[in-house]
Amino acid sequence: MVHMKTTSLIALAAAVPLVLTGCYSDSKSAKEKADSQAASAAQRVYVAPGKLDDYYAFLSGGQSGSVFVYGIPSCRFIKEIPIFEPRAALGYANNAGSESYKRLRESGPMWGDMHHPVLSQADGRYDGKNLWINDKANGRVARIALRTFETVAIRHVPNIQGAHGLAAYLPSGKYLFVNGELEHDFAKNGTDAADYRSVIAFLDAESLETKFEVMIVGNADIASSGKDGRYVFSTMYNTENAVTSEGMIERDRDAVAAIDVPLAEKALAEGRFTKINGVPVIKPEEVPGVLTLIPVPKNPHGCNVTPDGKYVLASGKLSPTVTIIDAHTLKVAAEPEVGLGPLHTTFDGRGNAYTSLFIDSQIVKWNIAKAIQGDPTYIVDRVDVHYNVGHTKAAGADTSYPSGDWLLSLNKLSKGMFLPVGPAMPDSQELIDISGEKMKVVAAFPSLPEPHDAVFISRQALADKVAQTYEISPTATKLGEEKIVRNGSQVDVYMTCIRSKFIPEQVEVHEGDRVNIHLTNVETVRNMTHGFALADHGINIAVDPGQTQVVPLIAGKPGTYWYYCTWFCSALHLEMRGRLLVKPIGAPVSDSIVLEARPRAQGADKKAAKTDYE
Ligand code: RUQ
Ligand code: CUA
Ligand code: CA
Repeated sequence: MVHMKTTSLIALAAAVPLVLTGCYSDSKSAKEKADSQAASAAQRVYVAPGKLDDYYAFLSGGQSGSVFVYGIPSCRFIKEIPIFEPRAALGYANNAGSESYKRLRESGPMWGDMHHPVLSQADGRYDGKNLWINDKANGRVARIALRTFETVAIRHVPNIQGAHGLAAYLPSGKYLFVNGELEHDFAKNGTDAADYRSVIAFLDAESLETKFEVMIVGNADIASSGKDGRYVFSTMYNTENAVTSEGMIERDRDAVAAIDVPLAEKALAEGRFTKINGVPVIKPEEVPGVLTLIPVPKNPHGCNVTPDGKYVLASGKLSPTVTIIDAHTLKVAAEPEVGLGPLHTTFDGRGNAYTSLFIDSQIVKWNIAKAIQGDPTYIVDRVDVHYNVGHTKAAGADTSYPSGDWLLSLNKLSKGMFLPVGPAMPDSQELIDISGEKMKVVAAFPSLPEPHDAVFISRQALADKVAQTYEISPTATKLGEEKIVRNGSQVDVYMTCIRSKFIPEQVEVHEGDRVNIHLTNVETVRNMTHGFALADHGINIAVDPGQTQVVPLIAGKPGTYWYYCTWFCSALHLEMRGRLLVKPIGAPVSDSIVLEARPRAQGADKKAAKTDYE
């Protein structure tokens, strides 16, 4: 007994400090745990200087008119690809004679509202060739060649207002299809709302020429393609064909539209269409089966086909559900509840879906098969994001082989996330590790407004595809072949540039001459860009290695105007400059290309020409 008592006393005595240290070590371990979590998150996204990211993420620039390229997982901003807006920093569309300016100007306004970047695919994988994007406001689509990361085509789509959802028709990829979100009377140019229609337009994926359109009553919102060449899908939130927001939420159910593409092509071949504004438009009442409307709850938004091509998922937006539709039978398979404000859904390739919840400010991970089987444990995980997520996209989620490692949450509001910069804050993206059962938010990064959507492509997929330099055009001016060609008041200057010289360094013209500077950058190494800015003539362009740019200008008042290189290219960058010498009309002008290092005054002796600096 005594023995036992002693033991319990000892135990009690030992327990007291234990309880105290217990408290202390609990708080210490909580802090340690947080620190180690932060450290492991930081490690996940750390890419050492000189090392490359695993993915390129292309973020739609929204109102900014550009696509932003970020490295993932580091979240480093790497490049801006200007598309619908001039960008002087990159010499894009800021000079009236440039190809980029003409292409943009001819297609519509010099700004855009971009939403959905789409990557080209072959055999169910990204092939690293093209990136497309829509301009919702001006009914346009653009193509960027990933070889050069440059906009190579912009086309206006006839009969469309609010060119919104955009996707490639799979598996062939021969079309790109774009959804008309805003209904209007394009057949009669009228204003009677009863005649309002929208179209889903099918464009040639390379030229972006509109091949045909399918007319719909109501609108077409987000787009996604089946994987077997039969149907393409679109969510419709205004099946009411209403013109007020109250009217657009009248019905309890709207629809997912399924278009049978081979049937549409058949109708086209048989002439069953009406030409409207030069485009064959197929009316579903004349081609039964070309359009099927699948009822889904009120005002759906996201439309996403699963990687295996079996289902198309419509995210409920006003309904807390995602509707799972069989992509072949077009029957609804299940309608699981996922949370408030489901907008878009993406995939990890392991049978899980990730849906953005705008109202809950969460990403919810759920299992598709379990939801279809009615297994109540289909919700796997939820994670908070900051705040009000719109799109979410996992790496490779649009292909047949998602990578299942990273997911981006593209959030609308970033209050409190970054240094305050006035009433308007940057937009915010969060990077989430989805490689495990539980999601982990590991990084947040700001951007200009407003990335709606993003796509990732792996570094390997582009590794041997990105050009080192532009291919020199056969008509480009070669080093030593520079010349000035005059034809009355038209002057064409064939100029080269290379570190650290423009040749010629002097061009003589007359006041009012129409001058074209054809400038070729004859550098043969990557990254050796030169600029060409001309004082008082509104000219500033960039010429990348191997590229030729044409700069048209009207020579101003008589005088000396320097042109100079705007890209810091060498130790002699500041010396890389030349003169446009504008002479009065009728004065003699020289076509000489090679100049003396220092022209001396006629008849002056060496002594007289000396300066204080010699
Ligand atoms: S839309 S979230 Cu084009 Cu979803 Cu923006
Ligand atoms: Cu060329 Cu600076
Ligand atoms: Ca509706």
